[in-house]
Amino acid sequence: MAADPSSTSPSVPAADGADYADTASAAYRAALQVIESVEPRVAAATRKELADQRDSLKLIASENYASPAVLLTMGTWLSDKYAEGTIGHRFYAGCQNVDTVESVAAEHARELFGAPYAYVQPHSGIDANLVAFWAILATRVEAPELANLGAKHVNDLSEADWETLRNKLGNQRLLGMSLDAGGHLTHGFRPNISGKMFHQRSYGTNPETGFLDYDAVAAAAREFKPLVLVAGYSAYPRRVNFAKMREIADEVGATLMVDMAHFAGLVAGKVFTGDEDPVPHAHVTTTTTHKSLRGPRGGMVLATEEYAPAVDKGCPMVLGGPLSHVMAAKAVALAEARQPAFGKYAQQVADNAQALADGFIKRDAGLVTGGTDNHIVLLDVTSFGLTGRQAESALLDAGIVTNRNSIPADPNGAWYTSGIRLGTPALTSRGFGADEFDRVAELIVEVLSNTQPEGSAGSVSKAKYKLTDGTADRVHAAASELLSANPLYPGLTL
Ligand code: DSN
Repeated sequence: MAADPSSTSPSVPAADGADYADTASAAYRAALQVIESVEPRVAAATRKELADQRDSLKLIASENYASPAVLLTMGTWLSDKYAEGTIGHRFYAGCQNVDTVESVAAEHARELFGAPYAYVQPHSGIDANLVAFWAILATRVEAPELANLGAKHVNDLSEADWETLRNKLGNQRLLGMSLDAGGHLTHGFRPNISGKMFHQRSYGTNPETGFLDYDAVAAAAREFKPLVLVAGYSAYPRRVNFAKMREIADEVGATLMVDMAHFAGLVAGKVFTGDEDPVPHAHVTTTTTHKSLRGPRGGMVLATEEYAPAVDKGCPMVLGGPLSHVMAAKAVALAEARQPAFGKYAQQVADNAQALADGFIKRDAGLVTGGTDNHIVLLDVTSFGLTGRQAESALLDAGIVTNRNSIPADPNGAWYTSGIRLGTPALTSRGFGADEFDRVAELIVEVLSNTQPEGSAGSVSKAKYKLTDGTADRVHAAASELLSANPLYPGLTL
């Protein structure tokens, strides 16, 4: 059954739908006219992006559709202000209005997540994690070592003392979830600076069930003794028990950092509560604001009182000047997420993931862990004889936007992969319900069953593929029907 769009769509609030859509339409028409007068190609690409997003089944688990209120907030002169520093303590004059928007965003974040402290300046999830890593090093390593060396500040150190401190700072251990089990690059992997600044070790999932194995995490923590235990994921289709992760961290004296970028919307919407809510259990929690939380692109760090002073030094320690227009949009998005309708949206996201998984299971498609209980479904496309890359491309031909993803012990490696990661936040924002997601599963199975790898025995391509004639057009037409019944930004005309 389709979700009630008035309770889930970010586009037009139920109370004043038509007026709101008319006002937003007028604002965008005017903005595009102004852009067009300077660089028509940008105006054209912006118009085309809306058309493309309206006409595709967006299943990228990390994407969503922000409300016009959030989007419009980003297009203002708040962008023009430099405001390095923190609220009330800036390196530039004239930051009173930036102070206001940053304070409002931080207040909403603290209230929404029940966090003692919120830092809303990070420009992205990677930046938020970098702020968190630095805050943990500063709190756990730098501050005690400065005291050992009889100094209050690094500026008080001799060159020899500084060398001692640098060796201690740069010689720390981090334990995070492995990439092929669903961890993220920023959790200590080489393509990200976290893999260069920490000695990293990974925990994986149980090879039989695909579920996180807490005993194995505890054993790895006891042996490796990390300074930082990272929990959180970008491609794991199950919930995590953060109370257990905190017990493991406490036992080995590690700081628990949770990266909730993917599921922050489910935490905000109170779908994840108790042991599944990371905020009361983690010392430091990081997130992005644009995924299931449905805000502007950006990041955020939540922290206990102990870590707050070091987190607060994020800019200029590791961040450039805050994007004031984006902090303003974070404030608007967080205000939206505090409305009861957001809770209904978040629950629908989880229910829809369940419907999508059930749709695959009844059509005999393989799923990592055999299902989902969050917003992600990880489809194992080896059951179709395909690589993730072939499946991703064939689905795109049919208007279905997904991304290929490794599965545990992936036989095709991290480039070609054997999985397709699917997420429900975006289409739920359009009003899709369980019936629509069952139909989405049917369409995906139809495409993949009609896709063959190119080549012959002994030299089968991992990239090239062939779709049975007519499949892409037939599925795209069916997808368009679903999409027109659940329009993106209904009433918004350019
Ligand atoms: N790019 C995000 C994702 O797709 O999960 C995380 O970096």
